[in-house]
Amino acid sequence: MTEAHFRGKHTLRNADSGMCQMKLLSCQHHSRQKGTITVTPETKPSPAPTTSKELHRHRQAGPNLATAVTLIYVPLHLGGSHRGVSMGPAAMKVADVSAKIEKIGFRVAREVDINVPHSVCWFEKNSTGKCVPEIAEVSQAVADAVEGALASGTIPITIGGDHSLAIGSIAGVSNHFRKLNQKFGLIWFDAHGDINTPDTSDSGNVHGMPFAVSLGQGDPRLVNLCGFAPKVEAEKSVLVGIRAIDAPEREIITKTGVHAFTMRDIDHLGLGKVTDLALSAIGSDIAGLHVSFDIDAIDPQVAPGVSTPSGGGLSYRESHLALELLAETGLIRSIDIVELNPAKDTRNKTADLATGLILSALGQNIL
Ligand SMILES: [Mn+2]
Repeated sequence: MTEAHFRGKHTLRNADSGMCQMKLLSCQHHSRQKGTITVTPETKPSPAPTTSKELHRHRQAGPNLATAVTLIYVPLHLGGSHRGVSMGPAAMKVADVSAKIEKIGFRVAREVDINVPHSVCWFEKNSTGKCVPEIAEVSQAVADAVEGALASGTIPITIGGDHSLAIGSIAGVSNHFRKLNQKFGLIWFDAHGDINTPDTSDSGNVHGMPFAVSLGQGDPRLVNLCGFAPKVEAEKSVLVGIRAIDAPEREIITKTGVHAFTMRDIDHLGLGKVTDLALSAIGSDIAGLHVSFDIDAIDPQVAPGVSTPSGGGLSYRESHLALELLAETGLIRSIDIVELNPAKDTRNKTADLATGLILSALGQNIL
C-alpha cells in the first residue's frame, strides 16, 4: 500500500497561528515559517503478541491516567434544526452513565448541568449563523467547566447536545494545554465534516461548523472564545468515519490540511490500521488527546438515535475498537459524546451504546 492511499498524508500550508490576548496566563506569539510539511504515516508496529497472555499484557501497556471523571451535560439544540437532541443528557442519565462509570473503577467527581437558553433562533440572510450569541454563551460555560475539570485532574466527559458544544469543550482543552505550554491532538469521529464556515453553509446551523471554528475559521465570536485562536492546529487534527461531505467542505479539508480518514479508508484498511495512522499523523509530541465523538459516525442501523443519520457508518464493534485502541495509548484526556437524539431512538438503545463507548474510551476491556 502506498502513502497516497491516505488522506493522512498531506501537504500542509502553515499560517500564522494568531495573537493571543489578555486572558492567557502564558502568552506566546507563535510564528512559524511558511512552507510545506509532509506528514508521513510512520507507524512502527510493535512485535505482534504471539500468545493470549502476551496480547493481554500488550493491551494493558498504556500508562494509568486520571481515576476520576467530570460529567458535563449540555442539552444544546441551538446548533441544529432538531430539538430532540436537547434530551441527549437526560437519556444518558436514564442509561445510568454515572453509575456505570463508577462500576469500572472511576470516581465521578462532579456532574455539571450547563444551562442552555430556550430561545429558538432563525437564520437571517447575511447573518453568520443561527443563534451565534447564544451558542457563544453556552460555549464559554462549557469551556470553563472542561478547563476546570482538567485542572482538577479529572477527565471531562461532555455529553450533548448538538456538536456545536465542541466549540466550548475544545476551547477549554486548548486553554488548559496552552497554559502548560503543551500540545494536544484532536480526533473527531463523524459522518460529516462539521467544517463549514458561514460562507459555505446553506442552513446556518452551527453544528455543521465546530471543526472549522476550532481551526480558527468562522464567526469571530466563536473563533475567539477564551481570547485566542486557533484552538487546535490542523496537523494535530484528524477526522474519522466521514462519508457525507459537502462540496465546499471537501475543499476546506484539503486546504486546511487536517488529516481525514473516510469510511472508504476504514473499509479498505480496517479500523485498527486507520487508528494507528491517525495517531502517527498527529505525532508523538502531544500531552493528550481530545476525542470528539459524534454518534452519527456509527451506522444508523446500530445507532438510530441521531438527528442526521447517514448510512454506511461504523459498525458496533468498530466504534468500540476505535475507542479501546485510543484508550490503550493512555493519552485520552477529554471526551465529547454528541448528537444523541432520543426522539429518534428505539428504547434508549443509542444512549446505551453511547454509554458503552464512554466505558471503552476510559479503558474498559473485554478481558
Ligand atoms: Mn458532528
